[in-house]
Amino acid sequence: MSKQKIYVTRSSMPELSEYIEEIKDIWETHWMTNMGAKHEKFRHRLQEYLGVEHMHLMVNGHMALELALQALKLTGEVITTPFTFASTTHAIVRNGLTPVFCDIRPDDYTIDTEKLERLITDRTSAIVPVHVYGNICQVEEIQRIADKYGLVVLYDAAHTFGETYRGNSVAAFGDVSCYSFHATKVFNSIEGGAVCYSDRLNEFGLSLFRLKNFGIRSETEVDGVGANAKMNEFCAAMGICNLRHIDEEIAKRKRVVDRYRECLQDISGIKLPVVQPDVKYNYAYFPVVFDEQVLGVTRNEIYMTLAAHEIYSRKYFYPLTSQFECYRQRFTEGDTPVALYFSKRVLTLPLYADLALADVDRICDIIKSKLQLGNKEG
Ligand code: T4K
Repeated sequence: MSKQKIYVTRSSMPELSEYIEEIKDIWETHWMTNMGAKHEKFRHRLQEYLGVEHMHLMVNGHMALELALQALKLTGEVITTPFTFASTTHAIVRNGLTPVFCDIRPDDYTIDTEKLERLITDRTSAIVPVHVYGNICQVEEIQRIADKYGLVVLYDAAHTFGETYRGNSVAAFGDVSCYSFHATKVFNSIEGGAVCYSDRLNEFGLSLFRLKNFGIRSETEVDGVGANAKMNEFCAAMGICNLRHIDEEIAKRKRVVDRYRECLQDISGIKLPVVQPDVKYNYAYFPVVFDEQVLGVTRNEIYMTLAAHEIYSRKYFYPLTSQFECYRQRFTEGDTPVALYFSKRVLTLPLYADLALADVDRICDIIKSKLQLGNKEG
């Protein structure tokens, strides 16, 4: 057990020697970016690991979302949820599209398909659901609705690295899925991301590939208003190394999650993450909901108590993106009451592969003690 500061997560890294070995040949080639050899090696290995046929690597998960939306050439309104990281909503707005916020399901916090259909108008062009915390959206129902109204489905799959649903890669659902390989994720390439897409989309892949490189078609032709969203060779090399250890990392995260469940189960007023049937999880987050009516203690008090012990949990995802200062004038938080309820009560507890089980016990003891459930630490 450490008495060091504990953050909500800690980046997984390979042995330094392994990384040095992987980047050595960059000193021979002097090729550091612009879709070099590491980039291609990483892409092929990832495609194999994730079981996806079409993929482009990106500089980060946000640019994956933003450029994928641009390449889809969407217009008008996009239905999404506000219970997510800033990136999802920003990517929509930065494309000149209007986010229309749908509420979330109380069990797994994904988009509520029972409330989705009534938000569709003749301006709706797409649905952007989030597999939040690695919980899988109701993919079949979303597809049924999308097919009925001719809408594109782009999943924010930032939290789902390596997950499968009914034996299929999560990226197999919808038209496009965007991953994040940020340092804080289950799997990282320092910064990074990927767009996976269905072979139903004809021009999309080429258009996306160009958009991530300034819209360049050839040395003398530029046919798109692109950005620079290329993954560099050092990030790709980190991804290659981390991919070698990912199964072990996920197994270690599972041990931590199992211990949390054991320690916090059956406490009235505490809601632990749901276990969805048919999902192979990656154990990305451990969101716990504290009901102050039952517990007599608020989520914020738990957060502060942990912080006083130098344990830094996070309020992912509070506030709702619809409550951000830059959006507040445009949206009414009361439109998504379930999302509002959970954003005020959820706390994501520290979770990473090397978090000691004794530290999990200590975190739980501190929480229980605050709830006056008879533990020693105060
Ligand atoms: N869509 C969704 C649903 C997302 O959650 C995200 C990102 C995106 C899209 C966009 O993907 P990217 O463009 O980021 O690839 C963090 C991450 O920066 C962000 O990637 C993530 N979601 C979000 C949920 O969490 P912050 O601002 O909370 O991170 P920060 O810097 O406070 O770090 C949290 C903790 O992680 C630190 O306390 C310690 C640890 N840490 C952090 C860094 C940067 C490390 O151990 N190593 C590190 O290098 O946003």
